[in-house]
Amino acid sequence: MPLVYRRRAWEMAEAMATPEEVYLNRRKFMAMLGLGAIGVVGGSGWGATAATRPAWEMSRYPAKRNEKYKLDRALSEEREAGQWINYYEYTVHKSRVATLARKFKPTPWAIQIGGLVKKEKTIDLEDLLKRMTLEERLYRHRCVEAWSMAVPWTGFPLKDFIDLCDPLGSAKFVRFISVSRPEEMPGMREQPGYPWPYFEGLSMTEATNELAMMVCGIYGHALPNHHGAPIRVVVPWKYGYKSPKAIVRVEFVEQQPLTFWSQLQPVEYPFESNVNPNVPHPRWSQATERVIGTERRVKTLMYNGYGDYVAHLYK
Ligand SMILES: Nc1nc2c(c(=O)[nH]1)N[C@H]1C(S)=C(S)[C@@H](COP(=O)(O)O)O[C@H]1N2
Ligand SMILES: [Mo]
Repeated sequence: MPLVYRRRAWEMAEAMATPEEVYLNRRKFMAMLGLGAIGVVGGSGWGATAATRPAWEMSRYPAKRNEKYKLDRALSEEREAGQWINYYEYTVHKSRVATLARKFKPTPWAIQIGGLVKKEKTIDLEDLLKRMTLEERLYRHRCVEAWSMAVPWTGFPLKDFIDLCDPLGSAKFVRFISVSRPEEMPGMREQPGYPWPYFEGLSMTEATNELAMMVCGIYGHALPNHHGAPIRVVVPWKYGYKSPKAIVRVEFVEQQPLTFWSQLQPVEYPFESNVNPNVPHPRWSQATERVIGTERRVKTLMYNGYGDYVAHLYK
């Protein structure tokens, strides 16, 4: 699919640029032409992390569910969530990510902590998870492309991680940098004009809100590679791209930082990017969303339904 791969840096990849229906129709069209091979993970592949993960990590699951965070809809099936994935380091084709990511080794892993902190340090994932109490939360997830899912994440409040980082009072924003392994991640090579590695950011008030999580598990087990193993961020009131995967570095800064997508298209993917049904994307409506695994469209909720927790941040 050379049209997709040979894009200029400032153009969005196909799936980000196109309303989902068009993308789906294109897939059907490609399939008709015999070009649209769709990657399938065989057998129990969707959640099978056991073979690749150390015992100390496996022993943390399942974690106790925190019943405070309730859903207004059914959970998505793990299989559906696992074959509808944005992870551009691998590919722009959602159904192929899981297969391409299968060989990725998330162990050992460490996170560098830098910028405006008392002391820069590198924390080993094992040490980090041993210090944290893991819990499960059921959250809605709304992608900017107007689809959504509802999944059980396992992790801990991002605030607890930030406390551990010990940022200076001058830190007003936090940046997250994703892993970079171009030799294993074909999407990075296919989109050489993109500003890799993937990076995101939040204000400190957003990052310390109780909803923001560091996530290391899903569906009661460690994160499979395609969902961002071994550790990612989840910010449920913002569009999905504000939830970066496979974090290797966290940095505290004074000024609002650039982000991967806003560097490419600032008007379409601004820093704040709260879910808002009343503000259309420049190229499509955000009023409704398709619930993955179904044909159902539901109304998109302001702040993705989390206004009670976050609306005050934006007054
Ligand atoms: N590193 C990285 N993180 C990323 C992305 C990505 O391409 N690379 N895509 C984002 C987008 S657009 C979405 S919708 C979610 C999708 O992944 P999930 O289904 O595992 O939440 O991951 C986000 N985090
Ligand atoms: Mo997304």
